[in-house]
Amino acid sequence: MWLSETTREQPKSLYLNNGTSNPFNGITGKDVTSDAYNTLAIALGDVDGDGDPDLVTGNNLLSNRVYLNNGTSDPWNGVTGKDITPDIRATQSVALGDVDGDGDLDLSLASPTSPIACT
Ligand SMILES: [Ca+2]
Ligand SMILES: [Ca+2]
Repeated sequence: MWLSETTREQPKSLYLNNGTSNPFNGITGKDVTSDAYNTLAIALGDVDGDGDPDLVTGNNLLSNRVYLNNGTSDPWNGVTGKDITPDIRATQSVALGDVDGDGDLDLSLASPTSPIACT
C-alpha cells in the first residue's frame, strides 16, 4: 500500500501494492476522501486500537484530521475525516508513536512557525 503525498487541495490517494517486483505498476490510485484539505504530511498508525492502520493528515492552515480505517479492502471508502483538534497550524510533519507508554499511539506535529505539538 502506498499513500501519495498530496498536492495542494487535492484528495489523498491510495495505491494498493500488486504483489509483484514492480509493486505499483498499472495501479490506479483511489481517493481516500473527497476532503480537499491542503495536506502536507501523512502518517499511518492504528490510532483506535482495532488492528487496522488509520490515516492522519497534517494540513496547512487547516485542522489536522484522522480517517479511521473501515476494516475492508477499500479501507477509507465512506469514511468521514475528523478534526483532531481545533489547532490551526502549518503542519508539515506528522509522527505517531507511543510516547507515554500506555499502549496507545500519540501524535506529534511539526510546523515551521510553531513549537512541536504533542496530542
Ligand atoms: Ca485502526
Ligand atoms: Ca500513548
